[in-house]
Amino acid sequence: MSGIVVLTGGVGGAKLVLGLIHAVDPARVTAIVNTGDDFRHLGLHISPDIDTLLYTLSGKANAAQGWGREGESWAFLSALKELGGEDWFQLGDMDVALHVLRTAMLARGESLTAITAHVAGRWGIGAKILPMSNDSVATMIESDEGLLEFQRYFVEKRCAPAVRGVRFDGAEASVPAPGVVEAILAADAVLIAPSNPWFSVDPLLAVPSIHVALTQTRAPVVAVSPLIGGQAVKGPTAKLMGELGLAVNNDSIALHYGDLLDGFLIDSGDACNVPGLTIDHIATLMNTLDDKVRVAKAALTLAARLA
Ligand code: FO1
Repeated sequence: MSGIVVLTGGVGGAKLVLGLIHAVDPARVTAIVNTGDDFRHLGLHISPDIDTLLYTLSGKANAAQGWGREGESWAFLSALKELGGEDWFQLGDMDVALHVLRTAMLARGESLTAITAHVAGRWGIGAKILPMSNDSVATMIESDEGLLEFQRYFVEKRCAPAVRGVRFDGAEASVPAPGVVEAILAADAVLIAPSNPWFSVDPLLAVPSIHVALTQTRAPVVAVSPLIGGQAVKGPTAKLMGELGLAVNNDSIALHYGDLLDGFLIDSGDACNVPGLTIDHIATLMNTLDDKVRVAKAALTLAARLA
């Protein structure tokens, strides 16, 4: 069966994957998810991008918020605050259950791969959700306020510090999680979701054997731009690009992915003048499910043209 691989971070990527599983048989879809945002907090192992995929594909996500679950209660967090615990990272009661279970299973020697598959199975998710690696890869932000863990930058400081650089501690020694390289090499199409290239896709590309597999696969690699009209749909992409001295446009995104990219799906009103790329245009804003299905189908059509 022809496989579709999606390299994805959290919010933007989850929308594309949701569109895909409504466009094709979910069993054909493998999401390879960024774990660079993972961090230990209050003794719990938290995997934000994996959890956003799990919540989104099972219909449990708080779609408006972009993370966490719909219909959350907050008794844990308010009790924690009462006790003087850190409450800058909002943890809902049902969300905490997932972090507690994951931490307990890791302590028993289970892998992030197995834990993710366990939850996906319980929630009837047909697509495969694979961590990029079971090794620790930590996205660190070199900023004008010093070196920051990603969540401290992204949530606690609300992306206010100016970014000087992004690095992925542990990436050089990391190996891809089981199934990741096989899925990339067997794929008929590899899609790069409209996630932040520097924060959410680069950690995946920093896992050496993932980058090698992407250069080896016969599958065309097609990215969906995270920019619309020179603005990011959500999050700090445009601010980050400015701080990195890059023009906030699709050329910068395409040049960042370089030779890895065969096709680029950009918004109807936008342009991209990078040679050697096959460009397609569509309204890439994904609000409704129909939007997500339409963009997913357009990405697959572009990939099919390139195959
Ligand atoms: N993002 C926020 O902006 N504020 C939060 O309090 C917050 C809590 C949170 C809890 C669990 C989780 O899985 C994600 C959470 N996020 C929160 C989002 C998270 O920081 C981002 O989804 C990714 O790390 C960036 O893609």
